[in-house]
Amino acid sequence: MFLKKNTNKMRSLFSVFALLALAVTVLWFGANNSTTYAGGEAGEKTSELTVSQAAPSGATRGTLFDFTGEGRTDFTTLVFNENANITWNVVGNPKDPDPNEGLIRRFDYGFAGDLTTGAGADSIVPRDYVGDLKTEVAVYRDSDSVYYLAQFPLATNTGITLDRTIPFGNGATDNFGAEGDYDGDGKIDYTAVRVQGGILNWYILTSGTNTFRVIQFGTFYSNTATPFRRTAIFQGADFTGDGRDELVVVNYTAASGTVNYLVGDAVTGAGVITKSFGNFNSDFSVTPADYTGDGIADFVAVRQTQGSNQIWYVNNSATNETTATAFGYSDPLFEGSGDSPVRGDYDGDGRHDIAVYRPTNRTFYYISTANSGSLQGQEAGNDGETPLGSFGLY
Ligand SMILES: [Ca+2]
Ligand SMILES: [Ca+2]
Ligand SMILES: [Ca+2]
Ligand SMILES: [Ca+2]
Repeated sequence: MFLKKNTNKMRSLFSVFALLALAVTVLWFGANNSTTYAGGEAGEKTSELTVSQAAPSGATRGTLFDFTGEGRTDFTTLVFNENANITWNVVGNPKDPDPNEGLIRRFDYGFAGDLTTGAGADSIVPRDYVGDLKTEVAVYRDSDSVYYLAQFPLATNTGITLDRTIPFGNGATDNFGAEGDYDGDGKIDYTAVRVQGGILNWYILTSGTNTFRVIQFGTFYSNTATPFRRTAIFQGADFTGDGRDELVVVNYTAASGTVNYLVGDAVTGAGVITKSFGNFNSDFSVTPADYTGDGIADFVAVRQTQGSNQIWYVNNSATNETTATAFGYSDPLFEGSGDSPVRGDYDGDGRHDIAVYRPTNRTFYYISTANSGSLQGQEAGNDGETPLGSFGLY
């Protein structure tokens, strides 16, 4: 049963939340070649830190997957064209749209690669790297070891133009999709994660100071480990409420289904939280975010049961209380037969919402935390497209 998550259908997700492949240690190269951390040996203690310990006060953070900058997650779907482009379809999510005046943009950006093997596939990494409270359209290309960023074509529908390229990390060995605002300045920091000696090494380009550091945090279990174990890395999430994201690693053990979250300080590498939550065999693990509204990230597991609704288990990490909410059709075999949980704050109140994308009618549904839990929906995309909000599930 557990292998069902390892289907071609899910392959595109792997490149994003960066299920870790076996890695080979090679010399580091990146945006800061003068670093003394180049090619740091496994197990080497890296204590020299240049990042400021204090988060800039009042830094505001953009909303996840909000390309239009209105503070709400947009309704975005992707098409992976075999050995060709990735097509993005963004339906804007404004506060008070006039009827039939919704913004829709459709453009090609990034390479889908081989849909069976994943060869040549870009990682999908859209975030707000420049701090303008709008998500940039962004991919990481392994063959070039480069982040490619573009500004969303808000004003016109004439396509998309490359805005900047950021050489960072090593596409041959590093894993992407673990970006976060690790210094709390409101800008996402470029992040590459490399396995060295069974340890995860986080290479982070701190946006506030444009300096580079490496943090060791988390153990790595090979995809081929016996008995079956796996490691996934998620985007950063703020579990301490200081405006700086923590590092998030998840280890899975198939026999029991145990899901162990490891949350670490992104400056010191010290452990912050260790938590078992959810079950690999029946649940989607969702990248942690604040679902309760206290500004502190929460753990989320979405249980899939044959013939029943999905159950959204949200663990308030501040109080350790867990709520259960039935929402969406289950996909018990993890093959895309039901609704897909999607991440984001769709009503713009600062809390992530319980939300799914229903492929059968191409509609996003969410429970509005801003409007007394009312059910809201928005159609977006064409048949067979993949919701961007499903990236970052495992
Ligand atoms: Ca930052
Ligand atoms: Ca924090
Ligand atoms: Ca919370
Ligand atoms: Ca919300």
